Amino acid sequence: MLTVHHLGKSQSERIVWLCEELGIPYDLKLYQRQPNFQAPAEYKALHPMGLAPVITDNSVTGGDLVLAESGAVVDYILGRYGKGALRPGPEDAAFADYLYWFHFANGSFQPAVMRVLIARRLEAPAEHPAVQIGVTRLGMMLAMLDTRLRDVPWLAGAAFTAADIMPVFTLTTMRHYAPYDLTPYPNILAWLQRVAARPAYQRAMQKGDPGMELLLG
Ligand SMILES: N[C@@H](CCC(=O)N[C@@H](CS)C(=O)NCC(=O)O)C(=O)O
Repeated sequence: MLTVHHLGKSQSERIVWLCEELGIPYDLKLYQRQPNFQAPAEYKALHPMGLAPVITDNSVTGGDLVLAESGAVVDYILGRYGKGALRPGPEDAAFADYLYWFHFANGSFQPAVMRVLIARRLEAPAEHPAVQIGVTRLGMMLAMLDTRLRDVPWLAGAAFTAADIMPVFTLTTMRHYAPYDLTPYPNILAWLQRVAARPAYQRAMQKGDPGMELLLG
């Protein structure tokens, strides 16, 4: 059985959502952050990185699998259980866009928001070049996302894919930690409403973070 170890208010919400979109059987284990926002010791013990997401899977031959890193976990679940759903293949016209937006999410976008969050926590002056670069890059990325979503309903094109699952955490739950304004980006906001209307997203958030305000606007 596949087990999703979900740390509250964390990037593992993607994995709960993915499993709900696929409609596959999985166990969900919930963990809460400590007062310092770190994962609890039992979560840290799951994997050497000790960061969410982590999945375990005892249905593989040759011993139990423990896997971390959002992109790897999403690819693993799609490859092993997805039966071709939620990701276009290399022959599909949407393939390159799918790859780009899937990897943009944690390769560029989430680190950009983290950079702004760290600068704020360190109370770095706004005119510090590192802060300015961070803020400028984040604005550039949001504008790029908004332009993309002006032209297509979903990031890979016409169809919802895992490339849509990857960046939503950074645009929603992450804003509990690093607030930023999405009102200048109407196409991102419209896409978040399409996300919010998905029953699988609603189920995932209800199961994983019941009671958490969903920052979809
Ligand atoms: N690139 C990693 C980032 C993992 C990560 O930073 N997870 C955070 C939650 S959003 C975490 O586990 N924080 C708890 C801690 O630092 O102890 C991934 O996507 O899996």
